[in-house]
Amino acid sequence: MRLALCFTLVLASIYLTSAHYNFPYLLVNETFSPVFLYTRRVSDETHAGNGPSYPPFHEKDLESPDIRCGRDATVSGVETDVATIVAGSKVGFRPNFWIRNTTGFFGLVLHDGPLAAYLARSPIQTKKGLQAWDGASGAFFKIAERGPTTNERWFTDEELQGVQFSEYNFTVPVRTPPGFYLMRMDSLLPRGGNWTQFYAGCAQVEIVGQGGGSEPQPTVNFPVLEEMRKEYLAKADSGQLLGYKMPGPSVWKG
Ligand SMILES: [Cu+2]
Repeated sequence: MRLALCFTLVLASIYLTSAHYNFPYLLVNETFSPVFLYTRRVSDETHAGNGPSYPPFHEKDLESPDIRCGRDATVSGVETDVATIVAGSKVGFRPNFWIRNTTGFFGLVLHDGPLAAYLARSPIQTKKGLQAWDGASGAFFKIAERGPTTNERWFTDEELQGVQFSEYNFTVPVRTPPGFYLMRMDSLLPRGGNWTQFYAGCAQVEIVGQGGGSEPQPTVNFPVLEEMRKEYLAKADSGQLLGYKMPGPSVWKG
């Protein structure tokens, strides 16, 4: 694997030994929570050098329930707390490896590729019900996505100066029906076929607010359906990034 393709360094002096990630930190209004407090723990943590690393998913994993929230995260919800989020808030996820100190910013930048966030309503609308839910047949609806900036670049130099792309922030639609949800983020490195890398993680949230939006749709289930595989496995070619079709459903706006 060519590391230069696998991650982007913010500063040339950064030394990273970990270039694969999960999303253990939930952000609410740019304040982040302790590791795996509100996000479901995944089972594949390894340690190489400076910090934890998590192997990416590849093509075969699109058929696994693990593609929903991370490896073995179908069952780790019982030990995960539930964050209360006011609809309309800015929320987000941050990957495992990042350090910020007084001399500047050191961190793992998300891989060059699409970012997306989903919600799926727990069939049992209690804290315990959400914690016990494996997410199966969860009707996931997309609430945010982030595509390329130009035909050549996913993120701009300006965006890479700082924390922006060591985290992904988005807004929970203000009219989201109140309730208990899995909130899922995914990140792709779209190199095509089995060279593509997938990352996914979920937080457990209770959304409070006015509600009143339209029925959330379109919805999809994870693992990825056969008819969606092609778009998930598409290669994004430099020079033609704006022609890349964002995988998954369109964004529900509320
Ligand atoms: Cu990687």
